[in-house]
Amino acid sequence: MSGGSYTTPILFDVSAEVDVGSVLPYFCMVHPWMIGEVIITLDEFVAEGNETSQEQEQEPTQTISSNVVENAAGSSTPGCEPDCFIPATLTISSGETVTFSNNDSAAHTSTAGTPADGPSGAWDSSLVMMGTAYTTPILDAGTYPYYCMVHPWMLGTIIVGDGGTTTTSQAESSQVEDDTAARIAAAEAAAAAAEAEAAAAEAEAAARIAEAESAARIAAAEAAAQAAEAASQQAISELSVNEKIEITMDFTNDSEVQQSFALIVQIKDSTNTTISLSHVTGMLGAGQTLDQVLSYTPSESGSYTVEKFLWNDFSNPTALTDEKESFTLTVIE
Ligand SMILES: [Cu+2]
Repeated sequence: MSGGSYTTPILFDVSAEVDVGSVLPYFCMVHPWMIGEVIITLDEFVAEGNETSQEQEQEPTQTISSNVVENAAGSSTPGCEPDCFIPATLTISSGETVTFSNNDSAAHTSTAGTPADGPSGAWDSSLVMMGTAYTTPILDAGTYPYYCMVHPWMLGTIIVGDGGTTTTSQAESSQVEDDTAARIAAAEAAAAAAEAEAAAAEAEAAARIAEAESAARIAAAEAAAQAAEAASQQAISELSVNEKIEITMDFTNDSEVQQSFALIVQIKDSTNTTISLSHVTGMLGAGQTLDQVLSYTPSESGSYTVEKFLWNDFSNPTALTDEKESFTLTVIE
């Protein structure tokens, strides 16, 4: 039944004429694909005589069952080092097995090899679920580092026999542990860096949003300023007789050569008659900006149109600016 066990009778019996080296196949009658072999070896039999041989035979079976390694409780998170497997180092006799018993609350593997170099192939439990166990094949003499593939900080060593035939030297093994610690540290550092990067990205995104918002505000402010300027032009469009109005013109010579210019301000009355035409002419050097103000003082009330032109030359009305600017001026008593 589940959880139970069965022990065979003593298998070697001289009287049955079974020789050392004999192979005894067996199988499960319920599940015939479950097959196995028992090999009779000289190690387990000293042929002194019928009686002694029978007495000595049971010992090895009991030795094997004591090689148990447990997964430390909570070893699925770092911090159990160096005792994530208990015991972390186990010495067994040549030809024995080790049973890994998982009484932790997480699934683990016991995989011969190292996290740095991967599985050595000596054994691999694959996932051992909670409350279950895995037993290695019979192990030859040697030193076997092993680890949990899920939790690479879980490291252990099985030493078989005197450990003379090492699969990995002790120095290498501790080197591997150092490597693993370094890898875990690197992984943790990488995680921290990723987190910092994410935070930075978030901050940058916030900064961009703030930038976009401030750009939008600047645009809005500029629009407001333009509106205010327009409004101020509207405002100055209403003034009193004998009150001076200043009409400004800005122009930058973007060309690489000196540029002649003629700034003309033309004011017409409501009958579209020009009542004032003033101008400023001059030369503007490459890159220079003209910031010219022309003033006008109305002597009569009425509605006027003010037009500004910037020409190449007063006698040659080639417009230096694409648009002529104009506004309506209302003069009150
Ligand atoms: Cu594990």
